[in-house]
Amino acid sequence: NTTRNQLIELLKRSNQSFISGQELSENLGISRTAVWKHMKELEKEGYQVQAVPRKGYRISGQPDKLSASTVKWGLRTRWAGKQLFHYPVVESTQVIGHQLAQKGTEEGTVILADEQTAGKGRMGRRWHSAKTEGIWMSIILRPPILPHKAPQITLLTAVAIAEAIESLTNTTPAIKWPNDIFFHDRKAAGILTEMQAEQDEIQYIVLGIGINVNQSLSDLPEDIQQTATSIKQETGIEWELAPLVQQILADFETYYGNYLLNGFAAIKEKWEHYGYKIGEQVHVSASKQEYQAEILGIAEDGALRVRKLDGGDENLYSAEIHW
Ligand code: BTX
Repeated sequence: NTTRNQLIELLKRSNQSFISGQELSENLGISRTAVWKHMKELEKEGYQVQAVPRKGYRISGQPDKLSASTVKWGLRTRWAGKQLFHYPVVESTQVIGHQLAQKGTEEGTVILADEQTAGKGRMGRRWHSAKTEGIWMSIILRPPILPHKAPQITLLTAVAIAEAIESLTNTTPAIKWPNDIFFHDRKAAGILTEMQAEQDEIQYIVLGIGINVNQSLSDLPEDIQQTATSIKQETGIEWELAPLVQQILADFETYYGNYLLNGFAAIKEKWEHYGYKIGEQVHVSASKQEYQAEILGIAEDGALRVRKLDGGDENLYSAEIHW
């Protein structure tokens, strides 16, 4: 809804002061009655609208729930999330992402849901996506890179999420290779990168991000209560979802842009800054052998670099690591 987006943009810009119905109507190219109707709609969404005769309109409070409007309000990005779809309940935001991407939807389009009934993890696993307790989001990307470099997008996304969470909540997460966000040995977020590609060209990527925000332990299914956590469990307080989404999109846009311009080196360094168990020993089960190794960091292609106790270095792609 472009008129609504423009209206929010105008109200946001005038922020503390009133903006007249006349000015809004001229800027948006709609009648003053239509402006008034939009204001009523915003009120229904939970915004507090002040309407004062001869002064105009002002927004004095916004709802703390997720909607296209609350995410747009205060979004500081150039392209990420400029087009945004929000649903109360979907099977999976990934499914909608694929449908939109196949229709040619622009890069940076975001799909958000309050709840997913069939949230997807990697390799056919499930992602538990309870109602309004977390961020369930997909972003459509069209990176001009070779398909085999796509894992780098996953790694840079993990960095953006870690940094956004850290800057807003003051708690420092770890990135567990390849793409989990951890707090104290428990998973708080996951990333699912699904790609449609030809030999030497990516048509699109649907980048899925799932973050547990306000769940208590008892809100999580029993089978993950020992392994999962949420930002609320780490910080002891509830978090508004919209500012977190905004921060993640802003950090993501910065890292993605930087990566396309300057390559992976800066991302690698940041990733290792947050890397889980770097410098520590783990047990590795590779296809032909089992061994103890120290985690060194990541390689350009996204592999996990380890050093065996007998001195040899290995790049791991799919080995099982007993963290
Ligand atoms: P993954 O395969 O690394 O993790 C899935 C595993 O994590 C599950 O098998 C289960 O053990 C555990 N798990 C399931 N749900 C949760 C949860 N809420 N918190 C912690 N652990 C859990 C990670 O896959 C990728 C997840 C991406 C999810 C996003 S949400 C938006 C988008 N839409 C969609 O359907 N998937 C992505």
